[in-house]
Order: sequence, then C-alpha cells, then structure tokens
Amino acid sequence: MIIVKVGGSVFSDKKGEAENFDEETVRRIAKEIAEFYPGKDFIIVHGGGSFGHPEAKKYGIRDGLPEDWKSASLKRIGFSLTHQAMLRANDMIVGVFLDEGLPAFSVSTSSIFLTRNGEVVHGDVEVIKKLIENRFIPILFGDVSLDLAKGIDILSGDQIITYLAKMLEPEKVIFLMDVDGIYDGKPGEGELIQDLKRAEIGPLLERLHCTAAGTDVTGGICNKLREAAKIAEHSEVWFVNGKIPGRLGGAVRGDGFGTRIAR
Ligand code: ATP
Ligand code: IP8
Repeated sequence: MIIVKVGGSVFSDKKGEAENFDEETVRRIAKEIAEFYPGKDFIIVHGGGSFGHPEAKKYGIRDGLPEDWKSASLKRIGFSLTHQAMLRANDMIVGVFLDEGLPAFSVSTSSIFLTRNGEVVHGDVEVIKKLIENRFIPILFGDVSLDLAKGIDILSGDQIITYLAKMLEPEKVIFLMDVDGIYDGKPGEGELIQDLKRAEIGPLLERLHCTAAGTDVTGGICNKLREAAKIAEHSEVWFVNGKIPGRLGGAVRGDGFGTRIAR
C-alpha cells in the first residue's frame, strides 16, 4: 500500500485567489497513479491549499470554541464553512480521478477522526481497510475536527498520514509538493537533501527555525517534517515535486528524484 499526500501547494496556488484549482496537474497525477493501480493499493490524502487554509485562518478555528455564546456561534459557522470549502476541493479531486477511470472514493475526515490539540486520538480505519480490500482508492483530506481539548480544531493531512502509517504500515508514503523535495534552507537558497536520515530531522528543524509558527494554519514544512519523522518509523518516506511529470512514478518505483527517508 502506498499513501500519497497531494499537497495543497500542488493542486492550487496557495498565494493565489481563494479556491483556485490546477486541474491539469491533478489529472496528470491521476494518470501516473493509473500506471501502477491495481498492481498497488493507494490511499490519497490531500491538503487544504487555497480552499481550507484561508477559511480556517479567517475564523480562527485553531483557537477552539470560546466560552461566550456569540463568538462561539460565529466559530461554529466558520467551522462548517471551512469543511464545505474542503468538500469542494475534494469533490474536484475525486471527480478528476473518476474521470481517469480510477475508483476513487471520498472519505470525509471529520466524520471518522477525533483530535486532541490537532493530534488524532481516534480514527475509524476499518472503513478505509474495507475500501482497500474492495479495491477502491480512498481519498481523505485535511479538514476541521472535533477536538477533545478545544472543542474544535484543524486536522492536517500530514497528521492523518502519521495515524494511517501507524495503523496500516504502508510500503511507502509520498508527499507531493511544489518544490523538488526538502532543502537545507529555503528552497532555491539551500541544497536539496536527497537522502535524509531520521536522526537528522531534529537538527534540520532547528536550522529551518521551526520553533516559530508559520503563516500556514497547520505549520507548513515544519509540521510536515515533524510528522515525517514519526511516519518513517513505519514506512519509507519520499518528498517529490508533484508539478513535474514522472516524479511521482519515480518515487513509486523507488528510483525517483527528490528526498528519501529510508525506513
Ligand atoms: P497543504 O498544507 O496546503 O497541503 P503542502 O502539503 O503542499 O500544503 P506546505 O505546507 O505548503 O505543503 O509546504 C510546502 C512548501 O514549503 C513549499 O511550497 C516550499 O516552498 C515550502 N518550504 C519552506 N521551506 C522549505 C524547505 N526547507 N524544504 C522544502 N520546502 C520548503
Ligand atoms: O493542508 C489543512 O490540511 P493540510 C486543512 O494538509 C485545512 O495541513 C482545513 C486547513
């Protein structure tokens, strides 16, 4: 089984207008997956991109539900609007996969996961296992979540993958991003790291100043790297450029160009 994260930076321009969607890239990703399916099982998890992040930020979903009724009422509306934005992204992605003849099936994240401060504490993986057994391609997504500590929160696609990797022990996890992999510094300034060891992730986070919060509601590359360190206990991990044809296929075969964390 291979888990592919289609980053929000791949299917949309996160700095562009709200809900912009790069259909051509998603179609090419679906075609690359079709080269390996049904020989291999896939689970797709996509991120928020220009759909979930702006809404989540606007309504301060990560701050949880406040005590005061009036502000909590507005947050509840924002919680649902953020989810609806994610459903629209998911609908477009699932639509493209179906169009390419792949049996994609949408799994609404907030209906099967509960979090505590953004970390999964409960997940109904039985549904996902059964979908795989019946040869579907489940498509999950970063979403809002009901949270045991704060009432409500955001669950990143990256945290979902950590949980799935622990429960399902996939052969590989492939993160598709809009850059060639993980850089030792800012992309374009630092060097691309092709072989990353799990033990090197802590010092890299410090070099990338990952103690400070980023602009992304789920923490951007810092969150991804922290989760990758946990995922690598269960699976090989790749970070490749999802905008460039063939990079996903290369990671699936194992001879790809990008960053690899061996198990
Ligand atoms: P989403 O969370 O919406 O799904 P995503 O999974 O595509 O998005 P981001 O959280 O946006 O990923 O992280 C990828 C971005 O991180 C890239 O666009 C890249 O420019 C940026 N980035 C910053 N520092 C680094 C680095 N050292 N190595 C790789 N990418 C980096
Ligand atoms: O982009 C975030 O998921 P991510 C989901 O995978 C929302 O971190 C709703 C912002």
